[in-house]
Amino acid sequence: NKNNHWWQNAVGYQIYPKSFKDTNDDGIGDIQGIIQQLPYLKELGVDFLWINPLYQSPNVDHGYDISDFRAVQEEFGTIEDLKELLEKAHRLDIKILMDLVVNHTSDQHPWFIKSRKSKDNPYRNYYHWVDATPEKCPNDWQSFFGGSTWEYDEATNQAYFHIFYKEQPDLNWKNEKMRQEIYEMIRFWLDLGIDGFRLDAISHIQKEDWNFQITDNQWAPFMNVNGIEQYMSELKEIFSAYDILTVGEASGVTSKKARQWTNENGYINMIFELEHNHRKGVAGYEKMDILGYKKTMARWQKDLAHEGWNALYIENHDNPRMNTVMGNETEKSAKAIATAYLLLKGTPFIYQGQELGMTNTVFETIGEMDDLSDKHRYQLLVESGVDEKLALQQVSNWSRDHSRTPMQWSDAENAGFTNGKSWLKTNPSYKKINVEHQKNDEHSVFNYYKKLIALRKSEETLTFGAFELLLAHDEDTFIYLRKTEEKEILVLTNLSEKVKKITLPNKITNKNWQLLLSNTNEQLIQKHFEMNAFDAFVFERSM
Ligand code: TEU
Ligand code: CA
Repeated sequence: NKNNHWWQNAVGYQIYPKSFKDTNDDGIGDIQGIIQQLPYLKELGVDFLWINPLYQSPNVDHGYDISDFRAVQEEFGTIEDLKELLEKAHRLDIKILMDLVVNHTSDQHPWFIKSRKSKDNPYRNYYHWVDATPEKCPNDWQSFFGGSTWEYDEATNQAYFHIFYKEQPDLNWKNEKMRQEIYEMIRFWLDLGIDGFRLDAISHIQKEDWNFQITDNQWAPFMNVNGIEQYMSELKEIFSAYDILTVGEASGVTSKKARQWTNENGYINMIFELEHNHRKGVAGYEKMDILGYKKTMARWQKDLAHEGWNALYIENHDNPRMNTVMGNETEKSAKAIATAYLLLKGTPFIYQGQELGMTNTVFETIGEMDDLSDKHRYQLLVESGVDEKLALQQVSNWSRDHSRTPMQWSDAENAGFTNGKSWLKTNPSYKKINVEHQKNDEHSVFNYYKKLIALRKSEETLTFGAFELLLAHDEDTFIYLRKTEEKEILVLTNLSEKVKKITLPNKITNKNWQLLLSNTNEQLIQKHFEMNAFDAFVFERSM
């Protein structure tokens, strides 16, 4: 798949706009804040940004509940700000991807407001409505955020369907008229000059019949269900008229199926898999299971080796900070984690603050947390008799709130994120972990990321080279080769606190390697050697 698309050797950066940079002191990040920090992003070396939803929203799910697809959320700015961002980013050669949320809308979207009024209004079939009673739902499917997928509505004695919060009714993709309106909206944004989309929850737009029987997988009725092919083809048709990048959040699309989704004739260019977060440990203290993680990654690398393309990420706005759940909150572990995933084959994404090694925060009370599904889970735990402190520990351990605390720009109050009161508590770690310090420290995580990104972009082997996993069964290390006929690059990471005795195969040790990058002192490759806690090395050799 060496087709030389610009995105094959590009590096992306994800911005959660609410928490990135506030320029008008209301405690909420804004588009002007992104504009202000473009030079920072340029210095880091990224080629494109994916910005989480900027659209008008009641913010039950922070922009993922959209009430007007064509309007910018007031707190973030105006459409003029967005145009300014596009223009200024493009001048710096940085492309802009927006989020595209079309599995559902907000319940405050005019379509839904009309839809719920009566059974025979023209918007009724924009959503899924089924006969129900207050006691009896059409089936017992559960939503991702907890509770039934059905919400009973008195006005018409029916229930509507939602796989996320009840304030996020699912759109009915079987309705052609609805689809056409969505397609027009997509063209509106593409015509404005954006460079692509991250397609939210796209594998869920088709649902099984309501009487479908769930067997092993409770999400099966809305995971990449038959019939989705038509909708994806229609989307592809629209996308292909533009020179853009499309990345699908497509859980349930297996690594094998991802080939057809992302090959040269695929619906989209790449996929975020949602399979790699294997956790281990007791509830409330779970850590990443490295062996599970690397097996999943190796499988995706293998299955997309000749066809299709991977989107690589380790953090995003739905996950905790990896330097806490995978690393030991040191600069060294942040660098090891970066080395491990960023040199795989695919297009890497960096989530804001990850390039500083930001860590999970401590939520002292449930009131300090924001995420509604976490709060709901907390409630249930406490009601079932779990001690409040333990319940808080359990819900906060892997909460997505950790990734949403303000970006840490400096050691000034509120981490330099705002002069007002930030919408979500600032992580106290900002005194130590912040952009200002790290820019001036040549050994910082930030400067390591800079080198890693530059290396990734300068070595063709890292873009197109084949992937080969070494020491496949080791529980703590992630060691692999990237190789072309001319060159091999060896990536060695110890993702644990243990000292590891490594034995590499002879074919690896029989030739001299040159060190390209490391987060520790130089070391030569021998047949047997030791790796210290969170050591990371990148070597190369010509063939
Ligand atoms: O997340 C959706 C998401 O994670 C599911 O699609 C996933 O398939 C499921 O949890 C099974 O693993 C996206 C956004 O990233 C998230 O922030 C939103 O809350 C959500 O969609 C709803 O729009
Ligand atoms: Ca603001």
